[in-house]
Amino acid sequence: MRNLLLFAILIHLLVACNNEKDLYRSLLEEGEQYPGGAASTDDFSMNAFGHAAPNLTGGKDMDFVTGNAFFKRNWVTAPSSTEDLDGLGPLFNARSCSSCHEFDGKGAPPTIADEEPVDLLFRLSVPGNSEIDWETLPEPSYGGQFNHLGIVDVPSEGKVKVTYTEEVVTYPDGKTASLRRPNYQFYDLNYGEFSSGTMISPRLASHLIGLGLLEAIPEDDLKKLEDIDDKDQDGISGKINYVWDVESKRNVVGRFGWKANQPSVRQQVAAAFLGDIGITSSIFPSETCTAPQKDCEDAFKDNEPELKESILNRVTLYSQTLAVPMRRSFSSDSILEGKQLFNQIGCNSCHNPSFTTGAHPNLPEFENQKIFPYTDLLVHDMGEGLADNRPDGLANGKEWRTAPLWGIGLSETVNGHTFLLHDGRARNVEEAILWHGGEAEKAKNQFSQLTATDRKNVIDFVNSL
Ligand code: HEC
Ligand code: HEC
Ligand SMILES: [Ca+2]
Ligand SMILES: [Ca+2]
Ligand SMILES: [Ca+2]
Repeated sequence: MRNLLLFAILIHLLVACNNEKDLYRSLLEEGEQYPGGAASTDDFSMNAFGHAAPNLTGGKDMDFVTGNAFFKRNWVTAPSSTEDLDGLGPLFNARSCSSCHEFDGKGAPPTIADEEPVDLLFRLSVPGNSEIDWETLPEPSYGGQFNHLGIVDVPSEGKVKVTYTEEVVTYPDGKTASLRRPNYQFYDLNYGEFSSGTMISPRLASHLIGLGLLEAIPEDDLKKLEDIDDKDQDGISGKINYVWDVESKRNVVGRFGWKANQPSVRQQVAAAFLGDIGITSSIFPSETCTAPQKDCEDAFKDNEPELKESILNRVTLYSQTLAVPMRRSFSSDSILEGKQLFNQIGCNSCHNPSFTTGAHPNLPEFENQKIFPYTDLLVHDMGEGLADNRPDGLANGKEWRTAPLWGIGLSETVNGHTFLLHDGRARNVEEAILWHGGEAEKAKNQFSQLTATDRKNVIDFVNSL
């Protein structure tokens, strides 16, 4: 009798267990191990973010290689013997793209006291004088970006020191985590004090995988995800940040940058050449010198624009076609459990798991791909804690673009760190989640209420992306 009872319990347990397993299996989605569709790579080494999409056609793989070379090269002061590679500054933040996007991965904020931030840059603006409340202007003496370097005879704009205040967060189960809130101190300012009301937006260099695929997400799919007035009352109201496309001279969907403030990889790349390295291009033909920056204005001017169109095209192609690493783990029980919880607590309301790509202007091989970027490309109010209080296009001072989560589990391997969020304040996935507020407050709270094991499953799932 007792044996029979034991047997019955055993059977019951086995069935329950199997049901759970079935539940997990049903969470598997076709193709999810290839987040970039045919543009995925199976290299999980330090170079995981640095591969060309394997499906490039028509000589684009060769252009990728040249683009890569220009991405890594240091630009030099003009005039020089290497005319294609001069025009650095007069004011700038770095000499090459790869000094911030090392191995095409995320940058890091300073990690030792008194280190100057390089991969973390600062956008500046002052309130505009127009009726439109979100319109801003560049800071009159420093322009739209703080440049901590200058060429010989051109004083840099100054220095910035980053410090952190630790704040302890206690979970309902009594476990704790410590979050660090950043403080920025600008000093040795060479062009006077910032004008009153200056708004400062810290931005960490992003990882650059799969960007051409994000360009190919149909605008209509993004419109469907928008819910500006939160009509379905789930507390989430993402919106498209419409931004100015310089070449087509119209407002289009913003997709790139932490506030979705750039419409295309091409314009983002040209903006980086100008703002970060000081290289003018057909899209942004004027240097960024402001009225008080006389030495900047008087510095040697080469033929403008400085950037050859062919180089802009190749660096753009390179930035569009970096492959997305495959999932390292996607079907184990604990990862699937984490995935189930991720959806259950509403992380997927913003980190939209998948899309099927549509038309792309120059990359037909990126069309019609099922991709898993875990973003909706919309901007969301993330609360006071993350606010920079500096509007950017239609994104207000509390709104940020849902960060794509693909690849983030490989940051440690590629870049040797796990800093996250727009300013790198989070030291790992757990801290990044705990900073979520505003529209994501509810999801964050639900995460906090999970058991420690379930929280770990969610984190492990995110790191498996
Ligand atoms: C000084 C550091 C720095 C340098 C140098 C730099 N970047 Fe960036 N990059 C950033 C930051 C910071 C962001 C995020 C910008 C934002 O939010 O507006 C970014 C964003 C990008 C993005 C958009 C990524 C996304 O997911 O939205 C691309 C593409 C890019 N950079 C390419 C380049 C290229 C190409 C170069 C060289 C011409 C370059 N960057 C040079 C710091 C840098
Ligand atoms: C309301 C929309 C929203 C919800 C809900 C949401 N997120 Fe986010 N998430 C964002 C935005 C926006 C950012 C970028 C914020 C920033 O950098 O300041 C972000 C950033 C992140 C990052 C850091 C990514 C990076 O590259 O820096 C992680 C990790 C993350 N979210 C995980 C989660 C998890 C897990 C959940 C569920 C508990 C969740 N998110 C729920 C919008 C959301
Ligand atoms: Ca220049
Ligand atoms: Ca400047
Ligand atoms: Ca809603």
